[in-house]
Amino acid sequence: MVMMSELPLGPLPDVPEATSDPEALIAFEGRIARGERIEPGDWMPADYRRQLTRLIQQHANSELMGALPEGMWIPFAPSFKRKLALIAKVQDEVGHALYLYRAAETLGKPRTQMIEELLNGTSKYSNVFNYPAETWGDIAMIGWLIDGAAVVNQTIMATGSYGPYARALKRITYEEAFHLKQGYDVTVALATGTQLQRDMAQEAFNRWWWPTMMFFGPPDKQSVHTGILHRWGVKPKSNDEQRQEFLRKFVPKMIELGFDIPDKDLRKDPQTGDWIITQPDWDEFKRVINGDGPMNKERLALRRLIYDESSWLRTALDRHVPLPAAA
Ligand code: FAQ
Repeated sequence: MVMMSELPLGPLPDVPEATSDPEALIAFEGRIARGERIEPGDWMPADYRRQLTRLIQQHANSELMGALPEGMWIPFAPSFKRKLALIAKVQDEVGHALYLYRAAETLGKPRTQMIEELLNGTSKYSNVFNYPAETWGDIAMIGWLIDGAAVVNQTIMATGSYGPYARALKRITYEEAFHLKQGYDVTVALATGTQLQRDMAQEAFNRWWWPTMMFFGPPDKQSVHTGILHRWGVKPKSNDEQRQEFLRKFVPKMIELGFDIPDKDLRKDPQTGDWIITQPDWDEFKRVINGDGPMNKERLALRRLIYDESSWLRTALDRHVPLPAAA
């Protein structure tokens, strides 16, 4: 659990928005090269601020939207123990969104605006949360494959150059590592269970394999932002490097648990040890991240409903007047 006092609370920093200051840029890049952390009040290129705001905002949106597919399964969890674990996990994901929106706010963009952009569909969130969770097997796969992919990505991003994001990620990865254990435990129970359970797990695995391959973003040669994000130390490893790290960790476990991997041409390069994959359908990826996936409309409609139904709470908090201190 995160100590709220350690989060980047308080007024937004007053930061000079320098766009073309060659000397400041050289000094900034020198700091990045020395592995120093950039903090909210420090000088930073306008593009660094823009890129980080975009990336952290999308990440925060993903945590908030990511609570929905699993959240909908809470009433149907197959046992009390599973229900308790799922409730705790979903609550954690929403908490992660809070840490991340707060980290993004330190760059100057108000949280209300970020939420508005999520609700009106002008800000992206992870492709994976636009697919249906049809059975309990899908909950196993979200907890194992998606949390597994998130742990790989976030452990790498936690070594990045922007202090508030890196610190938020450090805390998030502790919790995600526990989510991964939960997802693996559910998966193992299904994969070693009855024929019906094994079939359910395999069918869900087939559904999640390709979205999971897309999770790390387009191949490096098509990635728009990796170059500048890498140069400024925000993204220490590229999309393909992150995907490879996931495959190296997870393919042996998939085989061990007896899953039939839907990529029939998946093979290991004997020289490098890299897994060579069939590329997923990147046209489908573009449709999904631009609002036209199987569940985009339902997910956003639910998020808007939740937002509207909780408006009374925001109003109450806005009107809250602290009691005077006791004499
Ligand atoms: N989904 O040039 P690149 C989680 C977009 S958290 C949607 O390669 P970049 C926890 C990209 O934004 C999951 N869009 O971009 C959990 C860009 O669009 P733009 C989220 C994607 O930024 C688990 C365009 O494509 N994690 O799962 C995706 O260098 C279980 C071009 O791409 C993060 O956000 C995608 N998968 O690299 C919760 C981690 N990939 O902005 C509940 C931080 C790419 O130009 C249950 N973010 N796009 O319109 C990152 O590491 C990076 O942003 C990448 C993309 C790797 C996602």
